[in-house]
Amino acid sequence: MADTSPIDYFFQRNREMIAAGTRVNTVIRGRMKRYLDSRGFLEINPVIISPISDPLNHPVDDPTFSYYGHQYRLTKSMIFHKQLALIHFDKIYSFSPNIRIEPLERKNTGRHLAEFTQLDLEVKGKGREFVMDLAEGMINDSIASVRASAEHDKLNPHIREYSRPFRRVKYVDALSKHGKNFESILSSEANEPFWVIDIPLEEREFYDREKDDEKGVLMDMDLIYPYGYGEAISGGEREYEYERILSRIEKKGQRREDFALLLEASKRGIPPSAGFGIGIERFVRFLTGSESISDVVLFPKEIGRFVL
Ligand code: ASN
Repeated sequence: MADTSPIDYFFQRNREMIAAGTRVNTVIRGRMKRYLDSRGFLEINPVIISPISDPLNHPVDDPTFSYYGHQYRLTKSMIFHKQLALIHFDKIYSFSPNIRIEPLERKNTGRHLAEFTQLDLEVKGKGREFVMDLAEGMINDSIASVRASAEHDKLNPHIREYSRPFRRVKYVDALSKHGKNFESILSSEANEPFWVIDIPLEEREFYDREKDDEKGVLMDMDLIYPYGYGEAISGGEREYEYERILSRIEKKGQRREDFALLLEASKRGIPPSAGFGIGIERFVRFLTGSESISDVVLFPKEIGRFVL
């Protein structure tokens, strides 16, 4: 990509869209906080750097740096810190900045930024149903609040509160019916959000829990937006026992040394849990009906672009 000066780029941006995006962002963050606080959740501070982070299921650059002699990385998601936080608390969330230096192929998807915020939450002792229900309620509540706000005229006119429970599609069924590209096909056809559930083990990171009665299939889910906006949420129940985590790391061909601290913690006891993360900027893009996620973000870290 030709390098426009980051300053030229910044001054040329569409002020109206950025203003609308920023205001909608503020409304939904406030509302999601209220929604969770009133249900007994505790907001924890985001973790920005740590010796462990989410390995993700697709390759991203993962720069490390020396921090007082130890190797640290930037947070790609707070998954492990969410699980560890439950040693002290029952229900937690964080507005968590994530850095994912994505491959250049993702630069024109309209839904990837190298820096974004996810509202990442985790609940001790609960399963997938609990967090799916929570997510549906939170999404509808945010939509209601933004429609009632001063920003209502900036919204995609098709947006509304959706009837619950949202539709569920099993991963294998979607794949056999529509092929590998099922997510974008189904998202484009839909006029309501829907869940993709029971994702196969090889398609996800090692930390989502494998079903006891169906080997190779996970107790996890993605929420997909309608009108072609694609993935909104990913989450699931978690592996928390030492032997199971180790075997999943090995199955993935990952190095156990990279997760030594997680493994050590799991020997001491990590509680069972379920949770999910929702990308805030993607939610704003969906609500405002914007073509690209970067249109509604003040300082978008666009994939491959030299920016402020
Ligand atoms: N936040 C996601 C989850 O809770 C993980 C991710 O962002 N990769 O499952």
